[in-house]
Amino acid sequence: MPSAKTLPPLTGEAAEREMRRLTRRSFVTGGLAALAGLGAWRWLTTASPEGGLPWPLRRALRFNQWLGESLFSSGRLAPTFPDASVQGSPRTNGLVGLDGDIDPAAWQLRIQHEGRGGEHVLRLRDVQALPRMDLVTELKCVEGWSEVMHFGGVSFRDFVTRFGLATKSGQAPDAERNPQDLYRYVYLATPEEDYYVGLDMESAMHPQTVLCDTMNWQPLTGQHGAPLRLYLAVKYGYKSLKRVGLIRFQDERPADYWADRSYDWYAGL
Ligand SMILES: Nc1nc2c(c(=O)[nH]1)N[C@H]1C(S)=C(S)[C@@H](COP(=O)(O)O)O[C@H]1N2
Ligand SMILES: [Mo]
Repeated sequence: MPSAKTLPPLTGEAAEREMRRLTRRSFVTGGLAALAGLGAWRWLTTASPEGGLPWPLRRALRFNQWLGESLFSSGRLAPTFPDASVQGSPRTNGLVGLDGDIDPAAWQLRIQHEGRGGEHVLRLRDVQALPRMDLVTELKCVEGWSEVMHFGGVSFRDFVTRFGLATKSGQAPDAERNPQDLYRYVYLATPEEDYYVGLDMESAMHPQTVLCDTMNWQPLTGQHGAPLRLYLAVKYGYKSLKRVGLIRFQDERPADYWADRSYDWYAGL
């Protein structure tokens, strides 16, 4: 049985709302709803029992099992394409937070964990020391265009695992045996936080979520977010932050540049 000690308390009302979400038919594909069960233990264990077991408990147990499976399975992958489907240089859209040049050697990636204090600072070479991955897939912009592009870099999942990020304990995430240790959300922003995105943890940990230093087999250009950008195959393009400068793991749903401007926060495909 997971311990509730490290989890922030949910009020009864919030917990009930989350549990209602879990009963939705769509919850298996809705990562946002999916993470909702994690914090509800305190309420679950104090809820009045029905037939010996608090009624949401069985459902939550099933849910936690599913979460562990889904975070470390390769299910529900976005389609990939042959290298030859990539044409020329990638289309560019959205330049918020990309003013001025950045010296890759001086660039710093700041990493914070809500309630853990302190800050990790990583350099480009730290990120580039991880195993590389390449993905040829479609970037879909909510404005109505899409393009097959190549993204090269390291998987976000490998990145958090290698550096012991995204967890309350500071250990590498173990979604199967210790899903409660994971924060629910990730906030990523440009160095001055002019552009920022909020992600549910399931989408961040998806095997096709990449921290990229190349696009179309060329070093990332300034307009595409040098020296490091994010790409998510499971979201519309506006979640694929260019020029990452800050990453914060938290349990509260993070702000998001386009969600603050009336677009969908989840932005799933
Ligand atoms: N920093 C930053 N990242 C950003 C944006 C932006 O304005 N600023 N626009 C987003 C949008 S709306 C899209 S569609 C993609 C486009 O990525 P591309 O220019 O590499 O094609 O970047 C996303 N990331
Ligand atoms: Mo976009």
